[in-house]
Amino acid sequence: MPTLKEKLREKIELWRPRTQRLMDEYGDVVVDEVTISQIIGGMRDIKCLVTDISYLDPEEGIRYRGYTLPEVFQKLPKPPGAEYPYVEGCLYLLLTGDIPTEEEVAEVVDEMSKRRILPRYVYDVLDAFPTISHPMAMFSSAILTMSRESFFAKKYEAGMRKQDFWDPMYEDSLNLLAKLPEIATYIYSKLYRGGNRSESNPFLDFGGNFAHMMGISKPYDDVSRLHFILHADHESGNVSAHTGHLVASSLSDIYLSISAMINGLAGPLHGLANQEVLKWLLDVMHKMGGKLPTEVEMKQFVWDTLKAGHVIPGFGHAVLRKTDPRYMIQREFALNHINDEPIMQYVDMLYRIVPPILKEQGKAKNPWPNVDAHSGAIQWHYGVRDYDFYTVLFGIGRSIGICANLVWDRALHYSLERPKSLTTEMLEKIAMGSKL
Ligand code: NMX
Ligand code: MLT
Repeated sequence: MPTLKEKLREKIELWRPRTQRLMDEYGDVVVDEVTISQIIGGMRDIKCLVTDISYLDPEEGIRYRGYTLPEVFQKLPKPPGAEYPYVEGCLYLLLTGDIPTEEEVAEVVDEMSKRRILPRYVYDVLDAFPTISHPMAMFSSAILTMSRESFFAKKYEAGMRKQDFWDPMYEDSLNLLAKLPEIATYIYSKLYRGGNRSESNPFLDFGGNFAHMMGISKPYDDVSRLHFILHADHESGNVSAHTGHLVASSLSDIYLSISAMINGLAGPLHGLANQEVLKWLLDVMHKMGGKLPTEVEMKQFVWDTLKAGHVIPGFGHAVLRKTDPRYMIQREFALNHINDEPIMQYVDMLYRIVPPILKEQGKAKNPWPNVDAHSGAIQWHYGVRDYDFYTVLFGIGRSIGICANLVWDRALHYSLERPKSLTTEMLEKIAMGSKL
């Protein structure tokens, strides 16, 4: 059986001529036009990135390597007795495009387990943070600190052929991903559990070991597998993926690139929205004195938020134009496992009342819930109630997809990213019909 790395090498060699041919023979073919509102409005919808790891259709949602998320959950091998698949299998799929066999996943589980030990200095860096720090700042810094471990940086300095760039990037990626559960649970125990935590168990898979280190019993191992797989990738244009790609395009190593993408994920319009959702719900609970609001009362809370000029966290999307399938998958899990959780009544009520209100307000192009509207409620149920930790969980998942992308970026020699900027005066001239 070929190892993951051997399989990847084979795939890369087969793929390279396709990219080369597009560049050599079709490099001048026009793909898209750009309007002034796209330039000022956050480059929305401009087709200017390429990835084969995942594709987001506005109506259907994300596909990983051509598979919808329900297909991914159904096809990937699962640990014995588990409801959700190995996270390691998802990494295999994203990297190679193939659904791994049980044996192939076992090899990756073993590889990751061997690489999970964190250098001592990372704990020292985390211990130096004040305990009022945001966990995302700590998570990003811990990853950044490990840049000195990068094989890519060392080999680049020593002189390496461009064809081989992907190889140390792959090694760095596996080394980093294997350590993320340890970093995250250390932060969690330090900030919220007085430093108490279980040591890592090398015989458990990624999701199982994460739950074990969090000290939360079954089915939190499955909750973790579900969460990390669900958040792994969302094509290339979202802030975290794009940041990772941009930073890596200057040949920065994986640690520099993933730390940077984590910083993008930490913004309230992106990953931090899952923390904002819980904060918003708890605020409503507080105002209601713990009593469930009626629909009329809840509608008033939503309108009050909008009238104060704030967004309703967890709703809307830059690309999707339907309810996020990641929301529906979490909803299905919640209906099956935690339906008696009081916070679910709030989430459920918002699911019904927010979209019509956003439609009535008439601003949001997509009034439907996104992934972040649900994830916190599940964590809350299983005892993870320190909601500023939620984006770290998102960050673990997202690192898997971005590492897969960055390995392929190196394999296909994607260039330094450097779009052109214009001045406002230039745009005004273009608007009046002049050429630059
Ligand atoms: N609540 C209130 N207003 C909204 C919302 C919302 N949930 N979503 C969009 N709008 C507003 C938006 O602020 C903008 O207003 P203005 O013209 O005054 O600037 C207007 O509707 C048009 O925005 P869109 O083009 O629909 O959305 P855009 O692509 O700019 O932004 C989001 C997408 C996701 C940033 C936006 O929908 C939002 O702020 N949602 C709430 C935050 C959130 O849930 N983010 C997580 C997204 C998923 N993730 O994990 O990253
Ligand atoms: C994501 O998962 O990255 C978010 O849904 C945001 C996006 O795709 O723009």
